[in-house]
Amino acid sequence: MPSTIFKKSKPAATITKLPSLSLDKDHLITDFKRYYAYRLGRDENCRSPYYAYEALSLVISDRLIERWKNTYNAYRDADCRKAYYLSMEFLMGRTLSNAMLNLGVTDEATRAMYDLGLEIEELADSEPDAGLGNGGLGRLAACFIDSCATLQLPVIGYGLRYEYGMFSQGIQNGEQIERPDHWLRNGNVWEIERPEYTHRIKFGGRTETHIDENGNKRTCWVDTNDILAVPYDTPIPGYNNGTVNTLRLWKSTATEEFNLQEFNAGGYAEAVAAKNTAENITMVLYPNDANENGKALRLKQQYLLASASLQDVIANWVGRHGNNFSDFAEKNCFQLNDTHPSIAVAELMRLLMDVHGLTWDEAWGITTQTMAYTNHTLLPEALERWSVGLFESLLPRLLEIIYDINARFMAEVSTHWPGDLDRMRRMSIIEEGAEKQVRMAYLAIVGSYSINGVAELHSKLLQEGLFKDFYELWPSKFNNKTNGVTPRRWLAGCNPALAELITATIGDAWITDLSELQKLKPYAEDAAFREKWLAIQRQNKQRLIDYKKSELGLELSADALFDVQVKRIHEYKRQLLNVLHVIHLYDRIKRGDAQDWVNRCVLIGGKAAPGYVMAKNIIKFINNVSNVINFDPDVGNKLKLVFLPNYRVSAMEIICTGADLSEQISTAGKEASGTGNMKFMMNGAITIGTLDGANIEILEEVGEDNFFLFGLTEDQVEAMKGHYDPNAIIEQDNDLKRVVNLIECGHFNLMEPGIFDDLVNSIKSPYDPWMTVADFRSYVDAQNRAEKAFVDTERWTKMSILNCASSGKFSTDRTIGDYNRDIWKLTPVRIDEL
Ligand code: B1H
Repeated sequence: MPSTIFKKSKPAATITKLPSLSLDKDHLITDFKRYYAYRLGRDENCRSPYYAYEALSLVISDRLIERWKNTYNAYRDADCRKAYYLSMEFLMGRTLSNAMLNLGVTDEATRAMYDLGLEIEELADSEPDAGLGNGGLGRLAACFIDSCATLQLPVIGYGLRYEYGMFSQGIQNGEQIERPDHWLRNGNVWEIERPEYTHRIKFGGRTETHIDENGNKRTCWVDTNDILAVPYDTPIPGYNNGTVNTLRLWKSTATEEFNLQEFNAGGYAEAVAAKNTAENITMVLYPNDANENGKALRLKQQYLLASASLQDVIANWVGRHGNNFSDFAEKNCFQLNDTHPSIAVAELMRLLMDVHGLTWDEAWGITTQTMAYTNHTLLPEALERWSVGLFESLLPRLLEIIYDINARFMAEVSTHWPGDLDRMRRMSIIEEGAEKQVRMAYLAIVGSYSINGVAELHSKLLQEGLFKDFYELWPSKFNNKTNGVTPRRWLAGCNPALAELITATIGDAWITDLSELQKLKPYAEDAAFREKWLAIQRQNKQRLIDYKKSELGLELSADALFDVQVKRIHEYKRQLLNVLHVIHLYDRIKRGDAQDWVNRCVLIGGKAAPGYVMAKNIIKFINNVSNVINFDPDVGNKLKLVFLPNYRVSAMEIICTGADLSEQISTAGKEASGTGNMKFMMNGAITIGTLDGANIEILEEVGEDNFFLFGLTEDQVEAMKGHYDPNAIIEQDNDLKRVVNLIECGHFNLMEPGIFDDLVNSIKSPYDPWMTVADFRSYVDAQNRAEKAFVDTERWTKMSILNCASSGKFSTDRTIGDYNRDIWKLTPVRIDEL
């Protein structure tokens, strides 16, 4: 096959050599007009801002693509070591504003659109969110690839191109309804399909062993039902540095011959149906954030991601080095974003042995020097296990390899702890029982050279608890990498007014070195600066009010304390504790105990997994309580409770800038890290929180005076197990008793008897693992301290400034720097700016 379609007489680059595109306003306008009129076929009669968004996106995309090509060439020429971030989720949100920010073209583009009579915010707002993730884990992946590009690290993101992202949430009669999110309906101007890098993925069939020409045993996986994985690439620009990295997402499609067989047998409809089965694999994102669901389709998704990505990397390798894999581990590493892609451990073994002829020992050496695993949760119900039966029918060859890995691993365990059969049973990748299960986390641990948690406490608990046996065997594999968020999207982009004030005060180095924000600390004492800070916070609160006004049908006042909890709805995150406090405030108003009152708006938002009944009940409860409170004339402006529907990335960009108080109130030891907490802090909100996840590190950075701490510690939670007595706690606390009575007597569900019984029973149960009631009193006390601080505007503003100024640690630039220093060991590749 010729390597290029171009004639030898001309160098192949001739056709792709173009003058670089200008970033100035007039050129943007010219290109915009051309796209708008000729590519999109629209004119001045078109009323939808969507097409103007598309036209501007095409203009920006062109400018990314030329840098993309440069980056690609630079990586190729440097022949550098690369890392691959394998993740079932990349929760990217919107692209346009971020791309303009990182390209440094926001001002010119804004003026260009203005000259054309367009408002750039309106265009940007018509972009659908790429909601290819559930929450923190998926958004972390998106922040990571932004930081990798900004740090000029050769990292490629590999994921799945779901046709339907995270469902869109509606509220009807106070209940969550799920609507499909067909985010690709109007196409996606940011992606490029690359069918030339398609890979074949096998499912089903059986295995055969035979002796190859060199007399070696070789296993073949035959009679399979194959599908194709087609890549779609999205450019990921670094901040002002010429680097544009790649996010490669796989879409499943049918193979041609599979269809043909059916077609020739006269089964036209069957052939098309088979195509559907193949295309179904990447049809929809599973909307579970903390619960495994054991569905075969999910395992197919995971295998598709692992296999296609590994084949892609290996094909690239073989293109350069042939079948010589001796340096492969030196040049490549794979970071597994939780256990979801951990089948990659077995798949890499398969590809190296069955396809490329390496021995077990060679393949295992490579695998265990290239795989690294990040754990994101301690919740037992979220730990993935797949039944051996399902594995056997779907991925028989992979199951064989897993059994072989386990046999060798068990031998190692018994050498280390001779005769300790119980330990072998505990550590086995295969869990024995009525139905044998493959423990995916253990597969990841055994196959990886690095295992990390996502905050100090979480990593410690992994070592002392969940993975204790493994930690004893391989202590040096374990490490911590505290999460972060990208300051480009989560401060510079979402809060332009604050960003401008910060830059005017300390310069703009903070955008790529967030520790620079420290320099704001002295300004907390500067009255003039505080005044500006406060004015911006107020303006952002107003922006939040306006954003939600039409949907909510009620007007909030920016004078009130904005108390915000947005995150997935889960019992361990304790939205219920928040509502218990709201009801307590309501009760105080109703009983006339409202002297020195501080007006408060409590905003709660988040999606419940569609199958999580209790979480859906919590949403209904919030809405019912809100209906009672918000329309009670005795309450008036003193208290509002609002449920924010359809919480998502683009909503958070507004919400996190308009919050005073950030609710991070999970049961200690349950939230692995949290990242919403960091976004709020960065934008000057003050945390009310437990000693859990990254809250602990936030507290460490900002100090106890600037954080409202409450609740049991993780040790205390553990110690209380077995003698937790919520009914005694309720009995002894008159405020709490009144709150529980109000709920039990049906005050919030007069026309819907009994609907909150389960909810009340759950918090009154001595087996309530989240110990909601145990923290009620200290939570109320912390809320009181928050109110006292809030009415002292000067003090509050100081706290707000100090929170922002202390948030430097929580940049993903720091996190990725840590990953790179300890795990990836990549060298940055400078790219010449155009
Ligand atoms: C986190 C998940 C998660 N932990 C299963 N685990 C999923 C588990 O689709 N699934 O099956 C999806 C997601 N997500 C979150 O990760 C933690 O709860 C947060 O505390 C943490 O900040 C975040 C990023 O590390």
